[in-house]
Amino acid sequence: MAEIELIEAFRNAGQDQVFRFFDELSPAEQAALLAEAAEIDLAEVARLKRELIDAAGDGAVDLEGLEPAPYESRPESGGDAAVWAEAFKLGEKVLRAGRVGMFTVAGGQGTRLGFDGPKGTFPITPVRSATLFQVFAEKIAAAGKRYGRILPWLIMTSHQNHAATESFFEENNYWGLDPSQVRFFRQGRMPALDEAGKIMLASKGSIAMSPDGHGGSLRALERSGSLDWLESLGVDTISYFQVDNALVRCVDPAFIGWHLDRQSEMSSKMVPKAYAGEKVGHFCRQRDRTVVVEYSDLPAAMQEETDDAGALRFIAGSIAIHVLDREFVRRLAIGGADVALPFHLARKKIPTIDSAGNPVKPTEPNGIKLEMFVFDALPFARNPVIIETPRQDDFSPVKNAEGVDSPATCQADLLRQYARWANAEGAALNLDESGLPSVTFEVAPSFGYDEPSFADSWRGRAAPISLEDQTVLS
Ligand code: UD2
Repeated sequence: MAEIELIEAFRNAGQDQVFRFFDELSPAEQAALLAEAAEIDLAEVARLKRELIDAAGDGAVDLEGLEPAPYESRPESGGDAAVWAEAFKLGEKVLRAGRVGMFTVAGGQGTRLGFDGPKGTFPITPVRSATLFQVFAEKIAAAGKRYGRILPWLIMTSHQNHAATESFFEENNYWGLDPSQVRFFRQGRMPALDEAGKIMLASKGSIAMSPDGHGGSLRALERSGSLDWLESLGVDTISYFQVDNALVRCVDPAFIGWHLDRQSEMSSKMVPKAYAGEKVGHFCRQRDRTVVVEYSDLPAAMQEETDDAGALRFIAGSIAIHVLDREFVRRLAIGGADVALPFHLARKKIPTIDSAGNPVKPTEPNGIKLEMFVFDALPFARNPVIIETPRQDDFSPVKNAEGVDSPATCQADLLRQYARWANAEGAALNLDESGLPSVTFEVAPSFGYDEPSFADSWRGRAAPISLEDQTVLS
């Protein structure tokens, strides 16, 4: 759109404040502001103002008819071992056929972690201090070797961390992956709005823009050409995980098998919640659809409800691991009145300028950020399936600098996992009552990225393996 038309469109939409200081800007600043403005879908902003701000109710989430969602239990907790074995076989078959691609959402800021840089560049493993990205890269490489395929890997970044993410991969030679198998793309952004629905400026020459949430990954996959890229490679199944989860099984044949066997368009993993108020989403059914209700939206009384056996009723915690059908993503990305992810609104302190152009550092929330959540795609999916996964082998996020979900808890979880695998092969390590070994060692994914691959490598070593402090198995 030509410059004049763009400015005109903003004026017609009642958003002329965006260009209030335009004449004071240098040509380069003007160009930058116009480029930001061009990212904004004014019709969408107008709709969100109408639906989320003007017509806002009391903000309460619709809880009518909410029931716990059914899920497939692991064999260890009562599921049918033969069906799980079939799922595993099917998953391995499609991995060998090259139909699966990996996808990491890595656009968030490590604000809570207090880490200045892309979260994936955070060092996490106990001996090598390998970063989150390195761990995933090595798992993907190892699985690729196992299945005789180069597994494509998509990484969604944000505007803020895109360049730093790409250069980190380059500096580390992609940890041995072929660069052509890795594709980075930026997620979309949304402008912050004030209570009157006006787009806020961060400075005279820039709009207060922020990432559109991990749900924005669906349209970013489409817009960036990544879905076409996957299609050109023959990939129709996408394994989705978050950058903050060091334990995640990036490549999980059983999960992929369940998804395909059920002809599901979007599948999810659950862990039984550790306690009633654990900060994860809850898988529920409502009006014949699967939905996720965030911990902040489910009343405490419901979070604490128990069944006749005394177990939590809403037990299925969402850990943000999914398998998605490529064409389902495309359908949602293209959208339409009846297939579109909703936006969630969060009132935040947004640095801005006043009408005279002076900077304002708010001490109270002064604006609204808009985000989409990927799990809101579930209600649109055909045959969504939820499977149970062992927390100890799939979920240990790094969110906070200290305390729960911190580098310390994650590192301990990694050590417990290595020790479990080793002891299952007869290593006879001393463990404390939480399963933590007395020696600090590390299993590189090239040696074992899951229990079967670890067992293969262990048994394949001619000499007995001794696990000392600081040993790295690779
Ligand atoms: C999310 C889930 C929660 C649970 C938990 C598991 C939501 C609202 N809640 O909590 O139910 O599953 O994860 O760890 O999702 N990201 C982007 N772009 C964005 C925003 C986030 O890529 O615009 C990525 C981010 O890099 C991270 C992931 O999404 O990998 C999760 O984001 P978060 O840390 O904000 O999610 P959290 O901890 O609130």
